[in-house]
Amino acid sequence: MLRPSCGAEFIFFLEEKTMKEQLEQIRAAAKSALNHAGIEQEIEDLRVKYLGKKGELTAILKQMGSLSAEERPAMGQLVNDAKQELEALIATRKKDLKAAATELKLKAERIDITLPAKMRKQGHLHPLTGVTNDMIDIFRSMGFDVVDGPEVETDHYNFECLNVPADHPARDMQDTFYLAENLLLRTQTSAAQIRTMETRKPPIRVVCPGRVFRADEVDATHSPVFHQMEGLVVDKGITMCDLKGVLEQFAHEIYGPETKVKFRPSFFPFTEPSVEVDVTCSECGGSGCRICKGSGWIEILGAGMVHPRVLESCGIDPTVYSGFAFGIGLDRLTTTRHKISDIRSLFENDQRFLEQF
Ligand code: 2NL
Repeated sequence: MLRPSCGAEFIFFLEEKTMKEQLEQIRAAAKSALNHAGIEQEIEDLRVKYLGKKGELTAILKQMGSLSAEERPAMGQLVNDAKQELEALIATRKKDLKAAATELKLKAERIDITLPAKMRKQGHLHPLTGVTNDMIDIFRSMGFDVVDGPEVETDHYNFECLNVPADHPARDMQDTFYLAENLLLRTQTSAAQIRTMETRKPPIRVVCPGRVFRADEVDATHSPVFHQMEGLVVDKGITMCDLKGVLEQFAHEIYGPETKVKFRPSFFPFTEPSVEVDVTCSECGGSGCRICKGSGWIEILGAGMVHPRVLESCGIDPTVYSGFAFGIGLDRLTTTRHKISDIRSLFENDQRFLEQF
C-alpha cells in the first residue's frame, strides 16, 4: 500500500514493497521448481540457484543495506523464514527423490527367485585321469611321493642310465621318436625316477605317472602315445619281498581282495631279477574267458630289483643300497575297468564317448 506523504518515505515504501514482492516471487518460484524437479541433481541445482552464494535469495539479503534500521529486522525475518522454508523443502524433496530412485531401482533389479536356475554344465575327469588318481591314492597310502619329469628326454636319461645297451632294439629309430641326435620323446617315465635318484638321498619311494611315446602302428590296442605309472623304492635292505608285498597290496586294492597275483620270471635291462605280474581275470574270476583269452590270467605290470648298474649310474652305492621298480600301463587298466574296446577312443576327445564315464 502506498503512503505518498513524503518523497523519501515514498521511495522507502516502494522499495520495501518491491523487496517483499521480490521475495514472495522468488519463494513461490523456488517452491514450484522444487516441487516439479524429478531428480536429485535438479534439486541441488535449484539450491545453488536460490540459496547459493550468488543465489537469488542471497541477493535479496545483500539488498538489506538499503533498508532503514527499523524495517531491517522485519525484512530480515521474512528472508530468513523463506530461507528456512526452502532449506526444509530441499531436504524433504531430496529425501523423497532418493527414496523414489531406490524404489525404482529395486523394482527394475528385482529377482524372480521362482525362475528355474541356469544349470551349469559340470564336466568330469577323463577316465584315464580317474584311474591314475586312484592309483596315486593307493601308492600314497603306502608312503610314495609323486614325481614328474619332462616328456622330451635325452638319450642319457631315457636309455644310458637304465642300462639299455646301444644296440638294444628299443633304441632304434623304428621304435623311438627322435627329435635330434640325442633328444627323444621318452619311452617310459623311468627318466623322472633317474633324476629323482640323482637329487634325493635314499630312502626313496616315488611313483611317476605320465605320457610316454613309442613309434607303434595304431590299432585297437596300440597307440604311439600312451600312459604309464612307474614306481621306485630304494633303501638299505630292500628285497624282492618288499616288491611282492607292495605290488600284491596294489593289485588287491585295484581289483579286489579276492584277486590272486602271480609273479613270473622275465627280463628287463634295468632290473635283475625281473618279473611280470599277472592277476586273475576280473571278468571271469580265473575260469577263462574272451578277455583273458581263456587263460584266466591278465598281465598287469613289469617289475624287478633295480639293476646295480642303474643305481651306480645315479651315484647310489649298490653295495649299500638296493631297490625295486615297476612299470604299469595305465591305458589298458582304464579300458578293462570301463569295458572300452578300443584304446584310441581314450585319445580322440569325442564328447559323446567321454560323457559316458
Ligand atoms: C615294463 C614295465 C618296468 C621299470 C619299469 C625301472 C625304473 C628305474 C630303475 C629300474 Cl629308475 N626300473 N622301471 C622296471 C621294471 C619294469 O616297466 O613292462 N617295461 C617295459
